[in-house]
Amino acid sequence: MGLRYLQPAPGFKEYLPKDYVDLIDFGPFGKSDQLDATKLGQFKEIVEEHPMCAGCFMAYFVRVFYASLPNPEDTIVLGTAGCARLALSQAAVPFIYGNYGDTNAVASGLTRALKLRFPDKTKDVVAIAGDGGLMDIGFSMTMHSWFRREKFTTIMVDNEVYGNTGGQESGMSPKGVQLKMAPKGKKFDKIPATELAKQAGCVYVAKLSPTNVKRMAKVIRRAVLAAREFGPTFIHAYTSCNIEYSIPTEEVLKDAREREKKDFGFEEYMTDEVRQYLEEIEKKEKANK
Ligand SMILES: Cc1ncc(C[n+]2csc(CCOP(=O)(O)OP(=O)(O)O)c2C)c(N)n1
Ligand code: SF4
Repeated sequence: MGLRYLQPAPGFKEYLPKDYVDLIDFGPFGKSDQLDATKLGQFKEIVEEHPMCAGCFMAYFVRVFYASLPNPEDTIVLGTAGCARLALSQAAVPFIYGNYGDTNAVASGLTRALKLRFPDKTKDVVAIAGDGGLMDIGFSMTMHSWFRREKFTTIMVDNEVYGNTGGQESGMSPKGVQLKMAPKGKKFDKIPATELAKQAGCVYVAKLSPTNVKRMAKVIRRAVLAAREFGPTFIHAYTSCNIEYSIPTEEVLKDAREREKKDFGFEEYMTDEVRQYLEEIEKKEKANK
């Protein structure tokens, strides 16, 4: 995409659907420095309608994700089978559906192709998929994109289950948990995804539970900015599944806080050069506000 591509030709605006015009006038394209995730509800969002379950925290995470992008007008999102793509594919940012397990291979090719096609422009690529898509069936694609130091961001929306297919255990389900299609209880620990990411060469790695919108926004932005310049970045986000874990909608936030105390305490790792780079950018942004 690009800002010029989004802008209606002169005289054409009055014939466009209101939703599109509102997105241009009141959305975050070209204004992501002013309209961020902490202002959700006060601007036209990139994703507004989706068929995910009511109260699903993964759907909330997807909203925050789009509202936190540093360059939404020049971003392409990669997804795959799984719950998140139900919302990702409804957004006003280009979305590519990789075969289940292939997201990070497709994202690698796309990132390289964009660099060749648009050498003077900033284009961001973000792969978002579930725990099954990235740490089980897509494990080798995920790991090899990191070993190859591909410059894009990977976000794992970890609901600790295969939600979209009715409740099978994943490598990220906690030990002992019983699920609809794993009634005997899981025998193994969660895969240490953030540790693997660090060992495999990710230059920025964060783990979080979605309890603090300001922090989520900062982490997403940092991961995208660092991937542009230095190499692969990874966010491991807890995004609960109300349905498979029987969490009543009104207790979703309470659950996120409880999981934060156990397996999802906030972690942030970055290389020294990434830290220096981000500190400089953030200092300039602060001075401009
Ligand atoms: C190659 C392939 N294998 C299996 C499937 C079936 N499938 C669709 S979604 C899914 C599980 C999704 O679980 P996860 O990736 O954890 O995402 P969630 O739905 O929990 O968000 C599976 C196995 C598929 N679509 N393609
Ligand atoms: S099945 Fe679970 S993760 Fe999927 S949309 Fe519903 S609540 Fe969300």
